[in-house]
Amino acid sequence: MNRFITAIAIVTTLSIVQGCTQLAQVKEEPTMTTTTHSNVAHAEETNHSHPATHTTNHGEHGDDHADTSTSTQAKLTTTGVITPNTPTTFQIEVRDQDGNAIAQFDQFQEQIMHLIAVSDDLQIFQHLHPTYNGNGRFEVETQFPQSGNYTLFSDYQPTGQAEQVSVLKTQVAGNNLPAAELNWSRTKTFNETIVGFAPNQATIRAGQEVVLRFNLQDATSYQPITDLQPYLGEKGHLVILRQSSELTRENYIHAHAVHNTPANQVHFATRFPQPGRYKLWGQFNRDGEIITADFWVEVVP
Ligand SMILES: [Cu+2]
Repeated sequence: MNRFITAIAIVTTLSIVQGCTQLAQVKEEPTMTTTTHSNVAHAEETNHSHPATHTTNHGEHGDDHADTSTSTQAKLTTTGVITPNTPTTFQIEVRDQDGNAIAQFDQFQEQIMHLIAVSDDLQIFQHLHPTYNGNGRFEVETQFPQSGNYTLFSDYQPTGQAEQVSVLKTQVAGNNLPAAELNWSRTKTFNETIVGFAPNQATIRAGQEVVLRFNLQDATSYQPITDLQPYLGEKGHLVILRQSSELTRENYIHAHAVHNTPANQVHFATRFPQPGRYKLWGQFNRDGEIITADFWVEVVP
């Protein structure tokens, strides 16, 4: 039972806007546009394995690593067949384009790697922080509650380089489940917290700046919560994925919280690159308890 399965290497090349402050302010939207679109282009390009052809356009003379674009590759390895509700160890190995291990990483948002794991139907979401074992090797243990295909977005920053996102695939054995019905409601309760979700526009159009507002109330008192704490250095985190038969890097958005909002509200400024259905997971820290609040939005052309 020691055979290795599910080893998929995907080259990524992109530069994500590094500072939360850059994404956090609506007025800086030109930055966001550029970033989003260049990410898409790079993801497509690298998926066709021409990793070396497009690394020179960004910031090669600059000292600002946020603008530097480089390629890395990540490989995911697991041992044995993964079954539902069974703890499994995932190993992720990060290498450079020549296949050499990348050893040095910088922390960002308080971690050395952020790993977002979702089922391809977007019903399951996990935000994990793998342990770094040195020499480019990361490890994390998790379990998934249902069978199906899963996609893992591995977010890390080699020292002196731009933030990278590698897309990894895995599979949990078992029978296919019927498609879950999508829940479009705008107010949901997560344990002790009622979360209201309100975009600042009734109709969200692809390519347009939008502010996604989360309003948090205590489920017992119905009062605005007063115990919101920073989570990974920010007021909240928002991961967005576009529903797609094959999840890719271009379906993935990580938005940063806007500063200076009311104590019980977390706002995110972002932009949806394409029309479609998107799922959002807002994550907030209520005095040590992390709330993950998920909503669907439809984005029109
Ligand atoms: Cu994280």
